Amino acid sequence: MTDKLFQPFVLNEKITLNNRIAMAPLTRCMADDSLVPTQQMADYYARRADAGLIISEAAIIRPDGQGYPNTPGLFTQEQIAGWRKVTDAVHKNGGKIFAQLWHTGRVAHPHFWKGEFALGASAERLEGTVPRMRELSYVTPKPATKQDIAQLVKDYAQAAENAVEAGFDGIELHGANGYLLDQFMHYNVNTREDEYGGSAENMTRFPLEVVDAVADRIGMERTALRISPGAYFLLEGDPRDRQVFEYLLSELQTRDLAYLHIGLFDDTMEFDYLDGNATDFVRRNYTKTLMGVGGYSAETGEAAISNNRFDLVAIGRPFIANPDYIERVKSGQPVKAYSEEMLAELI
Ligand code: FNR
Ligand code: 8K6
Repeated sequence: MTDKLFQPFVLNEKITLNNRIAMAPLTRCMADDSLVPTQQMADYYARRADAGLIISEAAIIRPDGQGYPNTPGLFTQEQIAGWRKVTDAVHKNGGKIFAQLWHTGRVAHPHFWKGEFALGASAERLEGTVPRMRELSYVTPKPATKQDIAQLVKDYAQAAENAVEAGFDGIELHGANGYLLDQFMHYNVNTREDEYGGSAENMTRFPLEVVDAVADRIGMERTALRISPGAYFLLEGDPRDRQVFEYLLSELQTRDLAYLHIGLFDDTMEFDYLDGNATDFVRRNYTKTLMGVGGYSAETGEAAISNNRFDLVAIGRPFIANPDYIERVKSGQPVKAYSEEMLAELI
């Protein structure tokens, strides 16, 4: 395997990665019933510490952000202590780890926190049921009031501070894949008529408020963001979304995020309203550090980096199947194929 991938990569003055391969954030639903990361999770992440950067599975910022069983949290002291075991184990093995901060918005289910409603951008219900829990149909969300939004911004900043207290090197805001922040940025599910809806500037207001509040708390150099300009999961695209993301990217261009990450399962997907794939759309509108993802191998990731499509590559499913992924690709050994049954266990 080639040199470029395995050279250190400087994110900024504070953070240098050992190589350009990141482990993508991968929800595993293995936290305990208080949403505390376990020793098994610490061992699982520690085995992968030779990735240039580990991005943790998404961690919810507060109880009403939960949309799936046993996803870890970052809002109690017990959860912070659980994550401390994870970050210590990764650091001991020479790695770096960011926490992905998550609120699922309308994809949350009140069943999980014994609440009455889920919050969303607008009262647009998601069809269907919670995975693995067919009895739980999604509910029509309560549109977040301005007061709710102000509280959410504070809660994201607090979760970021908790992440630093837990020993994370930084955080990645989950602004992708149809969850809360993304719900504000797509016309399909944001039908608001106040200053958080109806125009590119308004629809990006809440996500940018969150970026800035988190950066104020822990530093822009420790703050990253994941976005999905092309809608492909849990909501639908609208041609007008393009302007929203052009505006978002112009705003992000004026900030110095640690990196920007694209939320995708398959980077060959084309979106009419982006004139092609999401990665090239972002690259045309944003010149700072970009992480690509979606169906890559080390070889194809390296080629994309050489072609300047992005700077870092995130690898997801192959990391579930291969704890020793980095060693395998470095030494040219075959990589085990991923299959869904592997989700049952943390190897
Ligand atoms: C994911 N993905 C994901 N994305 C994210 O932003 N937060 C998350 O918690 C998860 N969880 C998750 C769980 C599982 C089981 C899968 C398969 C995927 C998406 C993931 O980060 C990545 O974008 C995709 O898996 C595509 O990359 P690969 O797998 O083709 O390398
Ligand atoms: C209990 C399951 C928890 C899963 C949570 C988070 C997201 C995981 C995604 C799993 C794979 C779904 C693939 C959907 C891709 C759509 C592409 C069109």
